[in-house]
Amino acid sequence: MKKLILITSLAMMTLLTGCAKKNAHYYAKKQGLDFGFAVTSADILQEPNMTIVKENATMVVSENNMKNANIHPSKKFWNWSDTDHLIEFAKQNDISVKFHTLFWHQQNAPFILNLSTKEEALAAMDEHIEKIMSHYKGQIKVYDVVNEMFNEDGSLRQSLWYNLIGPEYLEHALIKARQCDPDVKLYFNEYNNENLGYAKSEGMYNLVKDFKARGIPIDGIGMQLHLDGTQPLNEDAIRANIRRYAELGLEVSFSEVDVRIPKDNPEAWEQAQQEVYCTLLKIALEEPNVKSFIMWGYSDNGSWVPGTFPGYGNALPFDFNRQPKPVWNAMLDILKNYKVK
Ligand code: 9MR
Repeated sequence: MKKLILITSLAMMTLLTGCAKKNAHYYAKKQGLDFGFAVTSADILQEPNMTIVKENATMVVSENNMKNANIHPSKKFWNWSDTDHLIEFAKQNDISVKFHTLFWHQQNAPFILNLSTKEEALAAMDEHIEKIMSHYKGQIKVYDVVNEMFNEDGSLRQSLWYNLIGPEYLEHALIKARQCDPDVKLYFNEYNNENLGYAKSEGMYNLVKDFKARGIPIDGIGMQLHLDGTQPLNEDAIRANIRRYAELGLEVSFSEVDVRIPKDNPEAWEQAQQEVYCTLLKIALEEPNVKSFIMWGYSDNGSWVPGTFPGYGNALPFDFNRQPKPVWNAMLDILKNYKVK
């Protein structure tokens, strides 16, 4: 009997300490910053992934499942199940969802690649927006309406949408999206657009400034921030860029953060990497129009980085075995203790 009481009270204590456990989810909510990761289907189905996401994210995005080729792989077939599962998981765990992405030049279904006229392209765009936004009405907080629409020199990328429709495909998508759901935030998302003065940053700023002046509905822009940890962050240039979006009344998302370092000698770069992560997090907490801080995954196990940047890796705050690194503890400490003036 005594043994039973002891076991029961131990179980109760574990339950209570478990409940009282304070983690990034708890502190990010307190700070009012949407914080989280890009996740895969496995992350919401298997441990320890699920627990890491539940305990630490207040916002998730799907790394691949919401992209055209996956959610609408053929003209007549919509593959809702992966995204439905993610949204259900998010709901159960008090996590909001960012949709990535309605339109992009990559990961398009064959029937999209075969579109050949402007009319067909506009009809395909409209159908994509209508179907997705009605299916997920009330369940998505932010949409990446268009992803990566610029070249490095700040000119518009010749994507299939641009080639068939012309530059007006961008405003067409926003207007249609706003008609379909007035309650979500509509973003454009891009990489290498964080530093004031860089051609691509200027391209993005000038585009959305013109949209605001003409009443085209846009609520924010994403700065992906796939960064090289061996390069120092230009904090002033990033803050100045964020502030001019604030002046336009636009939000900013740090939307795909990862900080890669050389794989052959990571120890030599870990401090520099931590500096980059922590500075970015402080900027996100301090600049009122930065609404989210999302990392492109959480563990080095599964990161896209080594496959794309040979010799680089270790870009995320949990190691290959999904154990938190010192950089994660430093970020947690900021989320916990950092007081925004
Ligand atoms: O991480 C994604 C990877 O698994 C896919 O193979 C790849 C397809 O091109 O897309 C990656 O995610 C990208 C994101 O959608 C847009 N910004 C750059 C990301 C890394 O390539």
